[in-house]
Amino acid sequence: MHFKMKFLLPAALLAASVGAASAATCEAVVESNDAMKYNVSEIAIDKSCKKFTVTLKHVGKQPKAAMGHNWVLTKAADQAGVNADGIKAGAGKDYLPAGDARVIAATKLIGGGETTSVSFDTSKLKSGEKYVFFCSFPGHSGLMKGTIKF
Ligand SMILES: [Cu+2]
Repeated sequence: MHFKMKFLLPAALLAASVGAASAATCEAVVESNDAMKYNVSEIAIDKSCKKFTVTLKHVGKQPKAAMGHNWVLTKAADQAGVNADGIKAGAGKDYLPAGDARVIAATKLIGGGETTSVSFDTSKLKSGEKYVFFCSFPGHSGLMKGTIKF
């Protein structure tokens, strides 16, 4: 029994890791912090993913009102407009215009120590179009911005 277990366990672990590596990862974890930064500048979305999930973590300590972060996905061409309208919408709306069709996906705004996530249909993305993600908190998108590879 002991003999058998010794050889079975590593084989099972190997099979599990090979399986995970070959399937597309349809999710990404993005960290944000008190230095007004995301820890990634590009997110690759595999075309085999029907849905994609982004989990946003705020690893800082500052409250939402001072250093709030969200994760907003738009076409590159829409980013400036959504950002400007989001600032007009104000803190009560998480700095996003309500029901805006230009917003493909967005998390809620979070403060230090919080985590949130959003899932969206990748059918909303078109090949050849340029997409970006950014934080819509006033003044943040200059540093908190990245591109989507699709
Ligand atoms: Cu932010």
